[in-house]
Amino acid sequence: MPVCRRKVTVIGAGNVGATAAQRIAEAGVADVYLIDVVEGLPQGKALDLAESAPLQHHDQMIYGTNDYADTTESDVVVVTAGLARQPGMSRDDLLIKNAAIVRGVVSQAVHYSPDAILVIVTNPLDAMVHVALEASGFPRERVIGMAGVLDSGRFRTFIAQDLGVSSSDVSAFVLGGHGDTMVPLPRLSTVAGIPLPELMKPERIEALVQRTRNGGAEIVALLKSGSAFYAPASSVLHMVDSILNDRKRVLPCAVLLRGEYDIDGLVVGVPIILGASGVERIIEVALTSDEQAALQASAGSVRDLVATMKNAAG
Ligand code: TXD
Repeated sequence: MPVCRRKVTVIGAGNVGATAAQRIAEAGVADVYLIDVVEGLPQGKALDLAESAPLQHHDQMIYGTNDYADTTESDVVVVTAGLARQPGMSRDDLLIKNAAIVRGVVSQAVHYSPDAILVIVTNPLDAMVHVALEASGFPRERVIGMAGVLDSGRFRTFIAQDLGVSSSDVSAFVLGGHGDTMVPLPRLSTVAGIPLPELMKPERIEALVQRTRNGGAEIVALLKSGSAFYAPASSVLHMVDSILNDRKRVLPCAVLLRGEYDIDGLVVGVPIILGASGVERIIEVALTSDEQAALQASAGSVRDLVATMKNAAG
């Protein structure tokens, strides 16, 4: 069988990008190209990661670069490039600035990797998937946002800690946008197949749902500067691994809906089958009216962000 080394480009060599590069290489999933606007940063981190390969017992290559030509023919491109919100900067300012960054990096990356699958990480996540769809011109199957995997990972952790069970046995179902408007569905979350509501009182479940919604902010408050990156990087690895190994994992991801869940033309987090061609299927489940209303509200907030970007672009 011909040997084929897979290639992943990670744009943005900050906390999430560099840690995702580390996870992907150490899992033996692909060679990694780390790229950033800052000169030396991706080269330095890539060299440090490459030097750990013999000690970590893997033989993936990790390169750092500032030149998109080096990323040619990547199988997957992960976009983590962006600015963090600075004092005095409104959410809308950040939205416009990160939209410009994501537009720029995606246009350059897809020029060299026209067949790649894009995994978008930069916040505000759902809006940045819209930007990446537009900038790449790719079909919706190949532009996928990472948020639900992280949010459901957080929910699973809190459920497992609360019940004193292994998080491997917890399966959590999360729909909707990233953050405040996330729609966790305890009804469809289970512990070894047992529905969560049979194991936990409604008030307790609600407390864990709130903690999950607030999961990013809880870590920002503790760290004081910067935001979560270990679990986000693990979430990126899960998605990249499912794509490159055609695992067909069922994962909650942010994708463009065209009528599914009664939402048309907006990027929202829903369960998908993720395989070698990207989104292989969007799984639709019947929702209660309350759940559907929460999902519509979540989609409404994405619609507002998209409108803000359109207005800013004139
Ligand atoms: O669930 C999720 N989707 C998220 C999203 C979970 C965690 C983090 N989330 C978002 O990812 C976060 O709000 C940010 O928008 C991104 C990246 O987070 P990270 O913590 O890695 O931010 P850093 O450490 O500031 O890194 C950003 C890097 C930094 O090295 C910049 O120099 C680089 O992005 N950057 C660029 N690289 C290439 N090209 C351009 N134009 C560029 N601009 C900035």
